[in-house]
Amino acid sequence: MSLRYFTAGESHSAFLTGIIDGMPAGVKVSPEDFAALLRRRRTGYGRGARQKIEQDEVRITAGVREGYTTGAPISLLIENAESAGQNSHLEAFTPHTAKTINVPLPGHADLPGVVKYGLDDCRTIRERASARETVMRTALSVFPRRLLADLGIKSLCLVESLGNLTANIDYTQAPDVIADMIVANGADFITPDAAIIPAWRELVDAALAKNESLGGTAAVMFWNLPIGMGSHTQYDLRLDARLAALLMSIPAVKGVEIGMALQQARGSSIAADPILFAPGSGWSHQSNFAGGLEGGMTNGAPLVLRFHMKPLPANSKVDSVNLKTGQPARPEFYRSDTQAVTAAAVVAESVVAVELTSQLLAMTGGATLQQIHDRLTRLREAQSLLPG
Ligand code: EPS
Repeated sequence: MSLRYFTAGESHSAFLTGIIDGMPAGVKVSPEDFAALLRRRRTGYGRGARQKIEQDEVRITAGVREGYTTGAPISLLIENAESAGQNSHLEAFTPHTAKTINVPLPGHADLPGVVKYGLDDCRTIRERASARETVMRTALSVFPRRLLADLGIKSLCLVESLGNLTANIDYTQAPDVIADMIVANGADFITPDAAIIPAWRELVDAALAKNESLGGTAAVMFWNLPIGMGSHTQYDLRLDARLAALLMSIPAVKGVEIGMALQQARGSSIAADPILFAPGSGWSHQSNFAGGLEGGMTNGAPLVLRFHMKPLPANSKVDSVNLKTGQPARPEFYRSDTQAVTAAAVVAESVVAVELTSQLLAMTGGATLQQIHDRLTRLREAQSLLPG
């Protein structure tokens, strides 16, 4: 696709590094864009001690001039404040001083990682498998997010459930209304349902007291998208497949759902969304069970994606084996977040924003934001008419 990006860095190395290539010129970004987004990812209620240490300050080292993208590859650096200087656990050449981790944590990348890479210290695996990596993916998304916003494409993310407590969310409301309700309820839980917040707070407090963690479900919505992003013509062009893979790439996400997939699987054909046409305003749907995707393409309705995240495994008190002795052992206590569903929701919105931007650039072409804007306007006009 049109945008390519990579991240490098470990949870306790000196820096996270990211490169995004393919952004058009003329997209305006500000330091506050990065600060606000990364603050949202960091500040959910039940995030761990680490989040109080990190400030996630972004340094742009290439591709932006006087606040505007230049069209060249963009590179970012974020220092791991906890690991600045001498405290780094992973130095390139000096022998490391951090204690080795000999007992793989069940539910984490430790065991498959050490076996695959022939290691006897789980730390090497755990440091890169850490969800700290998602800070950089979120930071890189600032550029695509700004481009989408400049083109009138909006988004939100929200938490639907934490543990066994589910928020009351009316998806028949306009997405803008849901977005306003989320903002009004603050950053602790990212939800439009104010009534659930005290109960979620208690649930998190109780889990923290027992050193346990909570899983949950979160959703991402994007709206004002043109019709026809993605394609039915080849399996790997199907946008639903691409987006599902991206959501699954977020650590601890174990399930993905598009629209009302579960409900549709259990229901009958009436779950399909009736098609409407109005001259001038174009195509729409009477309902949105499909979550805005049909045949691997956007259909003009709001995109609704949902993911299910397992409880973080850190202190799950599950049996394991010592790598050195082969004897049964329990993993050592490992500092963790009590819940990271809020953080994962922001990450999910970020990775989807990058993919949608990439799709949009593939549809419109264009080296500058202005060209893309003009081409999208013409595309939208054409899509409001009957085809042919
Ligand atoms: C993580 C464990 C915790 C989280 C971390 C991801 O970190 P630590 O082990 O340093 O306490 O806070 O997430 C972040 C650092 C972050 O910025 O999201 C893990 O094991 O994946």
